[in-house]
Amino acid sequence: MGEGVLLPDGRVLILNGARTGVAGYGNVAGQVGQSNADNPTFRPVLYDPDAPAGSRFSTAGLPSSEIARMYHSTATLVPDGRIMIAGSNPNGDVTTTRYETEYRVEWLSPPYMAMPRPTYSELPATIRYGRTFNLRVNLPAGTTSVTVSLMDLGFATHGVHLDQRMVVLQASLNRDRTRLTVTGPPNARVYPPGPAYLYVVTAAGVPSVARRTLVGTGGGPPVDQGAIANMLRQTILTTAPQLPLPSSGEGAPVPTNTRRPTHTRHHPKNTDRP
Ligand SMILES: [Cu+2]
Repeated sequence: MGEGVLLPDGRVLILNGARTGVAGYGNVAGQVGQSNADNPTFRPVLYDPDAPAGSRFSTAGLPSSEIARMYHSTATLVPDGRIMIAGSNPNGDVTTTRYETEYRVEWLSPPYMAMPRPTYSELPATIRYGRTFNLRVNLPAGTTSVTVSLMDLGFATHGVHLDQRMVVLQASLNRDRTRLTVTGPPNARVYPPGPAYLYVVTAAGVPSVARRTLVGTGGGPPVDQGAIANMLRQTILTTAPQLPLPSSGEGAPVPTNTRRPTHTRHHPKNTDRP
């Protein structure tokens, strides 16, 4: 029930959850409240994929919490680089017994929050696939190289972090280290169209504050008119009780050449289909 939160430099902060118990509740033994999760994990662990095997997990320098963050907990990176932590146990309404309803939010500030940080400006409103763009950067003294992380911060619940993504973009610093030429992701499989946050990260793992942009053109997804036409061909409208309809808003009649309202039914009209 822990969360794995990607940091802008590719390390993963693992936090929240419990050391015993399983996901799911209502039908498990040994419940505490509405879950059988117990023995909360109070101290985060940092996973560094680039460290030597055997020393990739570390708690060094990480603080302990006193708040149990159980099955209904959450954690996320935010644009300024901190990690927001909230939630606790599944509880009906408000509970004051063990693993009580928890309203406190914690903010974890990794060491880079107190270090000199890179800044940048001139992020375009949209980033196009495979196209280059330029950022004006201001780097901490001694910085010789940077990476660029394009991130979807996603959202986490029940130990699942949905939609989280980090793509390291191709980037090169100019000679006086004031401008960065960056290439957008190659295609929509690498980064789907939509919102993204861009962090400039020093070789020492210190990220800038992220700014928000949009990957792609900002246009809607392609529409398959053939599929829509086929669905309508395979659909007939059946007679339903004539109920009064609102004249506007949700449920109002929609201008169409099939006037009959309400229930539709899939109709396997073609006998050559199952
Ligand atoms: Cu739940």
